[in-house]
Amino acid sequence: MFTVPPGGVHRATLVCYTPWAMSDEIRAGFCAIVGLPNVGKSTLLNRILDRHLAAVSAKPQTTRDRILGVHTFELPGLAAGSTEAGDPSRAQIAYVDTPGVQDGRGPLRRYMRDAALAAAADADVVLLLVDATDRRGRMPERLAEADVAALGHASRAHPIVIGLNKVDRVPKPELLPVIEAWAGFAPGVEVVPISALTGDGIAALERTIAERLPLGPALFPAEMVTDRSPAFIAQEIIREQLYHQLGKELPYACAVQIETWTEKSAKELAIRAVIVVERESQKAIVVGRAGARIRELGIAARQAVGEALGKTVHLALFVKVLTEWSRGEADLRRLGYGGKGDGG
Ligand SMILES: Nc1nc2c(ncn2[C@@H]2O[C@H](COP(=O)(O)OP(=O)(O)OP(=O)(O)O)[C@@H](O)[C@H]2O)c(=O)[nH]1
Ligand SMILES: [Mg+2]
Repeated sequence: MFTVPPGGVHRATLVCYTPWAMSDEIRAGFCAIVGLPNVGKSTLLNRILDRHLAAVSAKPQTTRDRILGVHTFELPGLAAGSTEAGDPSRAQIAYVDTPGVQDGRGPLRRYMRDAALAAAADADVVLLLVDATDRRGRMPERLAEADVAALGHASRAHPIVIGLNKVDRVPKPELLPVIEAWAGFAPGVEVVPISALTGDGIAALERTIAERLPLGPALFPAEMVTDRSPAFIAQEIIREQLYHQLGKELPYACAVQIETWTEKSAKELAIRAVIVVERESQKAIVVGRAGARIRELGIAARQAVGEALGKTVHLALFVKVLTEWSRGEADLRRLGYGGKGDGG
């Protein structure tokens, strides 16, 4: 079982944490997926891993923390940078999904921003994801603006690949000037149009990333997918369902805490989870009239968590008010937004 060293997973700590390191040289390394909020970073991670690992929603700033997702795959004929050992025929990309970068007040937003920038700083390759449907956000000039300048800066510090996402919704002629504009963003940059939703372009994207990774032993066992615990994944999926069900009514400062986790059998799991909000009025919104909304939420979340974990799930959901939790460092840590890259 892989355990996360204090401070999260980094290449430096992995040196002494990989007794399984293989002698075969492959393309292996960390790729931070960064970008503005809502560009499709978590959708892409889930698509690549073919599983529901990260929370996805139409609301910006869904992801709050770094999430590691490891993809080990065959890569025939990768000639670039070949060594005496011959061309590596496999690659292992350790993706790190990050919160969308945007200026914002308060310790929670600061925590999110720091998590994203730290992931970019630690990466071997940065995948800067751009939303091709966002007329302002899709142009490189956006990254020169003060609120996101740090994102552009952090991205340029490493080999960079630009993923131009959501191309399923943009006519090709409209994309050409956007691709051209990004081509000059940094030396050696490659722009790959993709759709995280349909899967279009993703094989090409992974190859482009792999070509930029160092040659060396695998960093993780081939079967490993994430460092996050099933409880962390469940908590994220419950929060995602909350975003889906409440839409615009959703209070920004809501969090989910798993209180108890009981494996009834190999296929059956009982979870007791608490939705934490900041005010009584928010609690009333989440609970709904005569408890109708939280009942609906419970049904949807139970199904989604069950599918993600491959188990039958019994889910008991409660709502708790923790006044101004998102403003206090101690409460933030209690809800998991504390030490960098917690293992969940
Ligand atoms: N049409 C289309 N929609 C997409 C695509 N990728 C993501 N989306 C949608 O974009 C929205 C945001 O997706 P997320 O994956 O949550 O985006 P994110 O970048 O992780 O967002 P934050 O975590 O909030 O920064 C969701 O409604 C997705 O369904 C795509 O390729 N095409
Ligand atoms: Mg996300």
